[in-house]
Amino acid sequence: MRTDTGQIVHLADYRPTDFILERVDLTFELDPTATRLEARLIFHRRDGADPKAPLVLDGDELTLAELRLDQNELPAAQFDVTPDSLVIRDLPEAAPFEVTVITIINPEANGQLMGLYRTNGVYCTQCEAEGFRRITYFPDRPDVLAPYTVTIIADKATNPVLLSNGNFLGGGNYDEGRHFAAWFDPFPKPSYLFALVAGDLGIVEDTFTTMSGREVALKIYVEHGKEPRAAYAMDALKRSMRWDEERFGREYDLDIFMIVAVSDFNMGAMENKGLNVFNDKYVLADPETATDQDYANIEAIIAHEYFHNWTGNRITCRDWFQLCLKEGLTVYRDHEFSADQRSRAVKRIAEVRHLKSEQFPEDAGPLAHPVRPTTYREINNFYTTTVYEKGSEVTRMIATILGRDRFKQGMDLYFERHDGDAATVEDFVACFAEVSGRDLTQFSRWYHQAGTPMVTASAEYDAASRSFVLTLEQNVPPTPGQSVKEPMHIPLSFALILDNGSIGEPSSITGGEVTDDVLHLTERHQTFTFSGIGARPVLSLNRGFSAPINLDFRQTPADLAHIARHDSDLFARWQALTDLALPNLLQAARDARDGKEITCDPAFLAALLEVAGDGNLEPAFRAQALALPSEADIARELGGNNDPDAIHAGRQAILAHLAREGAATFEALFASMRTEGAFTPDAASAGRRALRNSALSYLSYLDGGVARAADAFASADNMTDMTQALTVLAHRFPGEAATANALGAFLKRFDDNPLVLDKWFSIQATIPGVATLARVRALMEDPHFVATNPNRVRALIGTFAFANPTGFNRKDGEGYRFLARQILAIDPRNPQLAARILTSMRSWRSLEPTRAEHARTALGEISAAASLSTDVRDIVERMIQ
Ligand code: 0A1
Ligand code: ZN
Repeated sequence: MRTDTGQIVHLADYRPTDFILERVDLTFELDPTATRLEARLIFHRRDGADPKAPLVLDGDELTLAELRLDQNELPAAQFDVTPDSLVIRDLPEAAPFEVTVITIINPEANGQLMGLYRTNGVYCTQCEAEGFRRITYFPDRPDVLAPYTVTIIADKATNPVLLSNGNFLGGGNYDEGRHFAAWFDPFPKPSYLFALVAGDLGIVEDTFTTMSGREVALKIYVEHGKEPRAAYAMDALKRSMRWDEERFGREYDLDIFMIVAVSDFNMGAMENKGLNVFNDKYVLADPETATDQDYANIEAIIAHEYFHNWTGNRITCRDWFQLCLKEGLTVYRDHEFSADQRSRAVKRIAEVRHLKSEQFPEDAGPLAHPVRPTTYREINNFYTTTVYEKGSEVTRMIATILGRDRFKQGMDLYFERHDGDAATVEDFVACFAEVSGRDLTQFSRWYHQAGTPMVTASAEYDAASRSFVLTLEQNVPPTPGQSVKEPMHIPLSFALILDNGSIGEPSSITGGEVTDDVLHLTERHQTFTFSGIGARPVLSLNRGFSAPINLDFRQTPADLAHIARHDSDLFARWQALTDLALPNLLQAARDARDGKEITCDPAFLAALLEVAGDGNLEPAFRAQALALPSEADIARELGGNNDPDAIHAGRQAILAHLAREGAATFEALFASMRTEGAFTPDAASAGRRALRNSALSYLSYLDGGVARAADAFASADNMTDMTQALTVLAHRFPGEAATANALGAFLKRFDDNPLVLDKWFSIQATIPGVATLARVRALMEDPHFVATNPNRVRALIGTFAFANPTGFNRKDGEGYRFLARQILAIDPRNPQLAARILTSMRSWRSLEPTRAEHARTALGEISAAASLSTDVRDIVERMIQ
């Protein structure tokens, strides 16, 4: 583990390198504990660079075996080496030179899963962001691009498959039962996109013919026996390739595209050029073992990594501060892809739910940072929902402000102008400014100012002047390091909904820029006047979540119900239902805290049940409406002094009200939404299952709930239904024999399938209440718990901390103490994993004082540890600052 050096990297310090890297030639001789790598790097000094400047190469826990310059051993006086850097002096002023670096690596001992490591007997690499420096000394930064030739030599019997980036050059037998393969990637790339995989893997093959008629070989590598479970991923890949051609005009460029699924991986997947490496959770699926959510995730992540080929690989980032340039844009592209494959409105609802539950708390807490930060201590900690999801929202706003055609022109210009570049956010924005003639300076604050803007709206209709007046005020809250904020350019999609449900067309709108159905809020205070409106309309604002803001608009329940009934934007209908639900849930939390009886507005119940039973609405949408705001959503709305037990109790009481009121509707849905015939993972079938399972969950509040859930579990013929029924049993009836039986049966049936076992752990980790901590502790002793497998650790410990508000936030602080110990135990082995799980405590300051004090003590315990990784040190210190 690299321990903290306290060094902070500043964007303002960015300088290009003194040397240009022309070519990289790597020869790996693979060995589980002593892999030998000979790296030949050809450099020349950059024009205008200091003729005396030394060559400085990065390393991380490296051992140098040999060093040569132009094939001659380098005298010791000419270089300085430590595990973290190699500095070579007295290099030629202008002529190219070749540096040969030989390092010995121990993949077996690499628990960090960064650099070259072994997982289930398979050699695998992860180099983003700074993993390549764990393989060899190298200018390990994204603005150093070169073509790579890679030769892999390995034992043939145990490693029949030898893969790297680019096109296959050739291979053959070597000595002593070894063989080799050589790969050449002609597209200059930064080191973070390097990949190597070797082992004994099964393969699924297909081909894709690109829009210009080239045939590309597609190969997905998985553990032997799991090949049939890669079929859906292959299908998603082909759909992604076609979509990128049709929507963005982007064609694949190599002769071969490969995906490898591995079971030990820190993140979701990695877009290495031509050789994506995936957490197998996002590749493997079949009806028996994968839920609808798993299928949707696979589709989205396969697309995401594939889309990086253009947004990330062909055009990469100049430095890591520009991470959102590839991530925000690529998330936007995968969101659009999924929206086109499925229901756009339902997809948008899911995106916004995720944004609000993950990114908004980050933006409101101690870890808040701009989409394009200006400093970091550990770049691994900036793979955040702010960079990814808010980054995507910022791209979406550019599309909203410019309109679809101009946005497309801007993207075309970006691809044309920057292909082969290591670019910046400014380069990206300039393309849109240029094609549209717009000044995007103010808009760019979205990249630079952290915090979720709060927009306060009030509206008044004046019958005499037939005008509707909307007053808006915006305020971006202070965030760490940024106390004063400037007004943002906020695009607000709107509709004026008339009494009969139709959309009103004002004769004019004054007070600011309006394009199509978008109001451009650019001032701190701004008043828009809509003229020629014959009767009081209901304003639907921020439709489609056109801007990632908090909106404080006190609309009456009647107005919200009107939007929920009539808006042509389904997202806005869902938003209105949420806005109707929230005051009920907030009041319920307060009443639960004060020991008062919990009531619920009948108008809200009626509006929700009307949607639930409306056969004209797609089932997936109805399921989204029935999934009320989560406990985390309620906590966020309450804003401070939060008591998770009261929030939980209040929400449960509202659910029970709804269940009683809607019993007939839920009975009918449970019966009618059954999917007949063989399982298919398509969006329509998934929507029916979602609605039926939602009904099952409500029915659990009524008499006979246990038996019904137990029946549903026993008769489930797919993983979605099975896990939903198991969740109802475990969460609603944790002490019942039926629950223990179902958990036992599930374990027995799937105990050879790690991805399904993860579900078994997660369902139990999220059982509400104080008793779950003991269960989590016991599960850590279960022989199925594998402490070295990130998926398993996330499934149990991560899920407990992130997704069990009452279990984790115990009033006695035991949950936080438990987490602190776990973080300290995980950190020496896998700092990235430890740091990420620790971010589950990011909202600790909004807890009521007793819990907050316990949380502070637990964080203090972590920060006082003698030795911490940079990853965990960075997070814990920002959290307690
Ligand atoms: N670029 C990848 C995410 C990723 C980042 C860091 C990693 O290191 C362990 C791995 C993957 C993506 O956006 O998919
Ligand atoms: Zn990405």
